Order: sequence, then C-alpha cells, then structure tokens
Amino acid sequence: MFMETKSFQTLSKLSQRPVDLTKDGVLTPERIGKYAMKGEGFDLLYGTERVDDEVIEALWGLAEETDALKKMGLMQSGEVMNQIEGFESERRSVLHTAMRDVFTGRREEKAAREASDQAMRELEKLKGFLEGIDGQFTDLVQIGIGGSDLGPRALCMALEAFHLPHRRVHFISNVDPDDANLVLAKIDPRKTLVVVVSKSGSTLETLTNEEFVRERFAREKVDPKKHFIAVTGEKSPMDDPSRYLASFYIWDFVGGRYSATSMVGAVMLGFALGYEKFMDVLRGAHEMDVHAREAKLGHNLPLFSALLGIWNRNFLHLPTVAVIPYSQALIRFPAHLQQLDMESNGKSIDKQGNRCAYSTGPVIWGEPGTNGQHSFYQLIHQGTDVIPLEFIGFRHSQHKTDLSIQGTTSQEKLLSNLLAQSIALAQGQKNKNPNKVFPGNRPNRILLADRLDAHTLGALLAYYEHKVAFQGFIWDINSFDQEGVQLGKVLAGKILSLLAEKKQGSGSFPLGEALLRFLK
Ligand code: G6Q
Repeated sequence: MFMETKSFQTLSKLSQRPVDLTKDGVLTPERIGKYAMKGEGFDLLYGTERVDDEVIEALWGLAEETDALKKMGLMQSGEVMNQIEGFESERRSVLHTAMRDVFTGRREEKAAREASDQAMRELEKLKGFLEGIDGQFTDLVQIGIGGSDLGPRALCMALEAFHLPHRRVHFISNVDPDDANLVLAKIDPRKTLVVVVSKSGSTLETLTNEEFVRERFAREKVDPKKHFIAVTGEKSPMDDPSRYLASFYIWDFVGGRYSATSMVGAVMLGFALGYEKFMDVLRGAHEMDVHAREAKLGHNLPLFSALLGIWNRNFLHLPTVAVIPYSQALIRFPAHLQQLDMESNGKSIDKQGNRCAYSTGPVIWGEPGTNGQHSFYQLIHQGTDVIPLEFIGFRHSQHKTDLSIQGTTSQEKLLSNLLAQSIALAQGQKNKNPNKVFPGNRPNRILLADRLDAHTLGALLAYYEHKVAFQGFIWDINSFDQEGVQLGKVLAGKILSLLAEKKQGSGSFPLGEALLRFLK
C-alpha cells in the first residue's frame, strides 16, 4: 500500500532534488516563520528540514492515501490493531490512550469506555492508597524492566524538580546484582515502599530482583507484605494479593512501552509528585491524544512529525535519528524513545505478513544538549553520514533560579545553543580550508514548549507515542507487538535451564552448552 500510493511516486520524484538549504537565499527568516506549526502548547519549527511546499503537500497526500487519521481514530476506539492478518499474532486492541481518557472525553465505543472505566477504578484505588500511606515512607524502589522501567523512569527524572519534599525514588531493572545492591545501599527498608512492576508477572529480571530485595527486607526483619506493591496483569503469576500491601492492575491492551501512564508509572509518580500532579501528566497526554485523532491534515502535530520522519527515512534514505532534548531533566527520555520507536517500528513485514520492500523504523538515539555538542556533534556536523535531528527545547527552565552572567542567563545560553546548532546544521559553512568546511543540509527540526512541567511532559510523551503509531500506520506494519524481544526471553530461559541442570548441558541445546563452557 505504502509504495503503491500516488504520493509515494510524487515524493520519489521530488527526492531527486530536495531543497538545498545551503544555497544563498534559501534559509531565510521568512522560511523559518512559514515552516512552523502550533498545537497543544508546542511549536514545531521545521524550516531546517529539506522540504518545500510540494514535498509538504505530497506528505499530507501520503497520510490521506494511507488513512493515517482514520487508523488513529480506530486505535483510540479500541479496534483490534495489534495483529498480522492470516497468521498467529496477538490480536489485541491498543488502548493506552484510554488510561488517560478519564476526564471529559470518554469515548462512546464500548471497548474504549470500558478500558477507561477500568483505568479510573485503579486511579481511585491509588488515590486512597496514597492517602493511607502518607507520612509513612520516604523512599520508593520500582523494580521492572523494559516498558516497566524506561518510560516511568524517564518521566520520574523529568519531573524531579516537582517531587514532594522528602520523597526519593529509585529503580532496579538490570538482573546484574550490582544494580540492586547499589540501590539497597541507599535505602532504609523500614521506610521504603517497593513497587514490583511486571505486566506478564513472569519476567526473569524482575522476579529475580524482587526476590533479591525481599531477602534484604527479611534479613532486616521488615515484613515485605507491609512494603511490597504489585503492578501486574490480572491472573498473572504475580497476581497474588496475599503477598503484597496492595495490588494494581494493567491490561493486555496497554503495551509495555506505551504503559507509562497506566499503573506501571502511576504508583511511583503518584508517590513522588502527589496524586494531583500525576493527574496533570494524564491531562497533558489526553489533550495530545485528542489532538492526534481530531486535528485535521495540515494541522496535526504528531502526524506531521511522522511524515517528516518518513521523508527523511524513505526518500532521503537516512537510517538514524538523534533526539536531542535541550533539557537536563529529559536525560532518560531518549532511552524511552529508543524503546518506544525501535520496538514498535523495528519490523520488516507488513500487516499481511509480506516482506516490506521499503525501510521502516530508523535507529533512534540521543542525549541532552548542550552536552552532546561536546562529543558526537563532530560526526553530526562533518561526518560522512547525515543524521537527522529532532531537538526538544523549553523557553523557561523548571527551577525559577537562574543567573545572568556576562549579560545572559543560563537558560538563554542553553536555548541559544539549540538555535545556533539547528541553523548551523542546515546552512553549513564554506571555507577554503577543507577541514573547516561544514557541508550543511543536515535536516533537523525543533519542538519548542514553554516549560517542562507535568502537563507538558504528558503531552510530549503522547506526541511521540502518536508519531510512532502514525509511522506504523503509514508503513502498514504492526507497531504493537515485539517478537524480537520475546525471542531473547525464550533463549535466555533455555540457557538458564541448562545452567541449573548441574551447570552441564542436557544435550537439548548444544549451542548454549558450548557457550556455557566459557563461564567456567
Ligand atoms: C514492551 C516490551 C518489553 C516489556 C518488558 C517487561 O513493550 O514488551 O519491554 O515491557 O519485557 O515485561 P513485563 O512488564 O511483562 O515484565
């Protein structure tokens, strides 16, 4: 479907001669002013992408021909989206949006309404729970991995400026005992809540770390039943309320990497920020959900961001994307996006099971600016590969304290760096000395908001979720399963069984046995 569209043909032709941003008179103030889109508190500045009016028109045409908006509507109404037709697959609705559809905008469709009702019940339970434990705990340890760690951790770190006083949050994800030991060295079990998060209730790393931490509590004569909380799927192996102080539920229609706004992130964020501030995260996400499904072609921010990505990936043939937040608080956000994007769109068959004859999800990576400027920007400016960038910036810092040094505040210095990089990458620099030549034409765009607070963060999270989903819709791939991740779990399980069988092979997995020899 993707390659058969008329827009695909048009874009292929246009990509023979994309706009040259380094040419005199191309990158003008008028262009910067014109190529900007607004919505939900964000400005998307894309004058530094290699697009012109014709390309933009064809990109919107591509969204229309592939029914991208219709599919977003179907997803948010609870239609089964997670499947490969004609083959065994998960066959599930994809309803992470229902986790925040708990305010005014309840959907009429039964599946979506039931999902948001379930979410509301868990939220009310959480509210009561948080009131009940108020003043009893100073620390919270979240144990979980993948989707049960990355998104929640990124959000927690992003909002540290707004954490309640005297509340600290720690994370254990890696089965590396050093991870757990490091956290355990910082906490007093008597004053610590432990939230064990596993949708499946069967993830090796999480269950191992739970036992690791339980053992420490038991050693210190602290009853885990009064400190441990479970967040898991109903009827999972972890669904045993008798072992926990409280149990909260998540459902199979919320994918791990889309679960930060479900109970997977809610318990920890509710503890850290307070219930009401956590609800601001949901509010921001909900507003972006409504925007993603209702804003029309030409005005839809995450859809346009998805289209610009497709232009760079499929027509300019650029295989990676760097996401660079000019915000220290977003230090783990690229790691979350790495999972969100690459686990969702790292696929090479379409929804009918056919091999894709086109590229799909790019490699996503990133690190906050300005720090990145002092390391990998060298390659970004002068390397042989062109790397598109998505900058994220905020007009104001989270903390009100700032200082004017030599005429500018730190926040002004941060933003000036962002703007200067965006222009330099697009425009390049001519010089007689080849070592000082910057080729330019390095596509990039800026997503700008006022301040990184709970509401804006929720909207930012949802913006990226929808960008990824839109790309999947246009590429006609299933963005909601993860066979590649499942394989790793199965193989590790096999090797572990061998190791447990007296640490010598059973003969059933010779390659594993061969590798095990190297551990001796
Ligand atoms: C996310 C993935 C994966 C998952 C982890 C943890 O979309 O499926 O990262 O979140 O493997 O799984 P559990 O929550 O089931 O422990």
